[in-house]
Amino acid sequence: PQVLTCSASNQNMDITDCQFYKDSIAGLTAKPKHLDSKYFYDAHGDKLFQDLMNCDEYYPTNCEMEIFTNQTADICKALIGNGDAFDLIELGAGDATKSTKLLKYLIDNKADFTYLPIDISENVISYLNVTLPVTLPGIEITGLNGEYFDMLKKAASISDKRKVVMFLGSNIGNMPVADAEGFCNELRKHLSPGDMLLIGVDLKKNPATVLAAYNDKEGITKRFNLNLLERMNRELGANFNVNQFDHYAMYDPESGACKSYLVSEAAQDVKIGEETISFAKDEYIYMEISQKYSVEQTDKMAASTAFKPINHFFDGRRWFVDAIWLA
Ligand code: AVI
Repeated sequence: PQVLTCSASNQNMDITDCQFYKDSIAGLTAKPKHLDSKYFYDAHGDKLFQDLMNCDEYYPTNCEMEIFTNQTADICKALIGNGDAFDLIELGAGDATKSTKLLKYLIDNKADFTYLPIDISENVISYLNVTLPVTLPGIEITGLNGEYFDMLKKAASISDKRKVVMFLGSNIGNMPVADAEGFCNELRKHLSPGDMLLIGVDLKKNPATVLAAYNDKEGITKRFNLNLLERMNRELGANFNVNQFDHYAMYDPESGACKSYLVSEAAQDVKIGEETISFAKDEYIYMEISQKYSVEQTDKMAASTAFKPINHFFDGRRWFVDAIWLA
């Protein structure tokens, strides 16, 4: 048989040993078919997400940016607490554009902290390790490349300072509610009393506003979703014809679930490695959830996962909240 390699791993391993391949086959042979949105973010996906953040309809980034710009001092003072040294840990730091607002204030005000960005992408971590000391002279930074909880353990093993964890951008929304609760529970277990979580959550609002953000006119969200199929073509040697898939987004204002699907426009077979995946006409692949919450729901989630919500910072339209939860 043809030996395909998994370029995602850069290790020339057999494709069947590759996690991206295993997860993709498991998802596409399940009923209903689904894929994991964590695989959206290869270099092309990162670029498309940047474009999305700059598009008119996608509001969450601007909301959080507004909060961090207008309420920098209040947020930072709450995080600094009594002034003792602390570790500022960011889960999924990306290019750290938003956190840079806070980091700059903390440095300018001589806060005693080390910034520990955690990201699954090695590129992101080496980029931050090199660029942040230039843009933010005086910053103490220790980038950690790996899975969130593994890296939190590592962070605890190298320092026993108070921890302030940031989980921004409504990344929590990309988990179904039960998983989000499980995640917060697990996170709490990695923290000690007095530690904090600064969590950014997209709030329930006019359903048309939410839906437009995930169904933009320019079609960037569509390309963002299709990129995952293209990534499978590039890295797993799949033969998706992306022109035969359309993007469908829906928002249920009752549950707050905004979901994205790719719909097969024809009956078709797609090869991925040795596997053939058959699609019926109009069959869908469930791609992503972007869950929206009410403030009360976030407070309840904090309480049920052994945190205490102590601050809420809103944008002017109250579309988004950055909350501080005390462990
Ligand atoms: C990264 N995450 C919070 C984004 C969101 O809003 O769910 C990803 C995204 N998907 C489509 N547009 C943006």
